Order: sequence, then structure tokens, then C-alpha cells
Amino acid sequence: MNETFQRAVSAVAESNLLVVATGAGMSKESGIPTFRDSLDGLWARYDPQELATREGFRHDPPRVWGWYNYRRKLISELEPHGGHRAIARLEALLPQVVVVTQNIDGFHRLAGSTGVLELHGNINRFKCYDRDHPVEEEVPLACQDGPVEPPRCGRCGSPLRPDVVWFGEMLPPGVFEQAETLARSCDAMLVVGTSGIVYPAAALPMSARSGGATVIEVNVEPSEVTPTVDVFLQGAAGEVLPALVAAVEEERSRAN
Ligand code: BV8
Repeated sequence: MNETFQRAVSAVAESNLLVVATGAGMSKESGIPTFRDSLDGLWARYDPQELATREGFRHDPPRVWGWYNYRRKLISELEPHGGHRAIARLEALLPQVVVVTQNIDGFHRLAGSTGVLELHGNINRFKCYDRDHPVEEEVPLACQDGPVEPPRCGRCGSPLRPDVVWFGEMLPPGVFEQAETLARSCDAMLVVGTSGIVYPAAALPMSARSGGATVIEVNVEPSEVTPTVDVFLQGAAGEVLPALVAAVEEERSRAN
């Protein structure tokens, strides 16, 4: 086992509080394109800077609702991979594990993680555009692709929207503050599959470092975060995480 990997294993195995901060790269091996994929990536095909905004929705509700419907349909046909399950496994091995994700696919919970903070919301939760009225009933997937007229709020008639955080919107009250407190007080942070471009999520690894944590990044290539981490494990989340968690399990069973 090389020294870099061993350093990561020891930091995770000895942690009392581990924070796992994940981005779109975490779900890439499940088949969900990241925002930076050049070919079929969401960022390339539909500029989220334009569509994932209040202005974008107001300008063309069917186009934005149709984009989320396309993404929801894709996610509904896919599932978490071994990397998600490895992170969930850590909860049985360590005193406290919290996942702080930028992803809206719900895959960490689906894989069995129970301590999950969704910084940017969830694509399968809805509210109305004008008053943020929550939507209790099921919102069926529209079968057609392309623009789709959004359903209306049962209480005020406003168009529905996904309960996600759009660019220019504040994160849900308290969620980022909670994530920031966890980052500052954790012993180790795993940063997985994020380019480290979108704020305030991108500030969390620095918060962890300033709180004295060992920060470990798992990514197929260096990111904006890499210069600030203690350990960079180059590789795919679906390969590196299962190997890392197996080594952590081995180290903890030897220690007990
Ligand atoms: C905010 C939900 C306060 C929706 C998302 C002007 C006005 C207002 C704000 C701003 C502004 N200018 C800048 C800002 C701040 C802005 C921001 O950061 N912009 C960026 C573009 C500079 N942030 C905001 O607006 C935030 N709110 O600041 O509120 C405020 C409010 C008003 C006025 C002032 C301030 C809200 C941001 C949240 C936006 N919503 N998602 C939806 O999904 O539709 S963001 C979305 O994009 C994701 O959630 C994620 O956060 C981001 C994509 O980043 P990543 O997840 O990192 O993915 P990416 O594709 O970039 O990278 C993938 C990585 O994985 C790569 O490194 C790759 O190498 C790696 N990888 C690939 N395969 C694998 C892998 N790694 C491991 N294994 C693999 N197999």
C-alpha cells in the first residue's frame, strides 16, 4: 500500500467525526453526466448558469421544467454504485460520518447513508415558484422529452419547480451553517468528485483544513480544491472509495 494511500486510510480510520463532501463526479459511475462532461454533460448541452436560475424559469417555465424532467427520468433509471455504498459502510465503522453533498440525485441516502446534508436540495422534491409552498403529493414524470408545462400549486396556482438551489439563490436556511460547523470540527474530510468551482460549497475543504482536519481528495484529475488538500488520491470514486473503506475496516479491526 503506498504511503499516500496509507496516510488517507489512517486519517479516516482514526477519525471521530468524518465529513464526506461530494460533487457530481461522485455519481458519474452511476451514469449521471457531470456538469463538466464535454460530450453529453448537462453543463455543455444546457448551460445551468442559464437554466438553473429563477430568471431562466420565469423566462421559459416549460424549458426549465422539461430539463429537470429529463434529469429526473435519467436518475430514476440509474442507481448508486459501489462508491456510494462504501461511504454508507463507513457509518458502521466510525463513530460519526456526515455526507455533505452538492448532488440532488438522492443517491447517498439510497445507498444507505443516514447522515446526509443536501446543500443544493433534491430533484425529487418540489415547491411552488411564487410562495415556496411544499408539494406533498407525488409529481409524476412527464413521458415526453423536451419542454413540458409545469404543474400548478394546489394552494396558490403558481407553477411548480424542483426544490433545488438555483444559481443566485441562498442555500436552505441553516444547512450551509451546519455543514460549515461540521467542516470546522471534523478530524478528516473526504472530498469526492467536485471541481470546487461552485460556492459556498467549494469553501468547505478550506474550512476543514482551518479546523485542523486532514483533507483527502478523490478525483480523476486535479481540481480547484487540490492545492489545498493534504492527500490527493487520483482515481474514480467507484474504485478508490471501496478500496479505501476496505483498508479502513482492516485497520480498525487490527486496532480493536
Ligand atoms: C449563493 C442545483 C448567495 C441545481 C447547483 C452571482 C450572483 C449570485 C451568486 C453568484 C454570482 N456569481 C457567483 C456566485 C456564486 C455562485 C457560484 O458559485 N457560481 C459559480 C459558477 C462561480 N453560487 C451560487 O449562486 C450559490 N448561491 O451564492 O447564494 C448569494 C445569493 C444571491 C446573491 C449573491 C450571493 C448557489 C449555488 C448552487 C447552484 N445549484 N445545483 C441543479 O443541479 O440543477 S450547482 C451544481 O453545479 C452542482 O450542485 C454543483 O454544485 C455544481 C457542479 O459542480 P461539481 O459538483 O463539482 O461538478 P463538476 O461537473 O463541476 O465537476 C465534476 C468533478 O468530478 C470534476 O472535478 C471531475 O474531474 C470529477 N470526476 C468526474 N468523474 C469522476 C470524478 N471524480 C471522481 N470519480 C469520477 N468517476
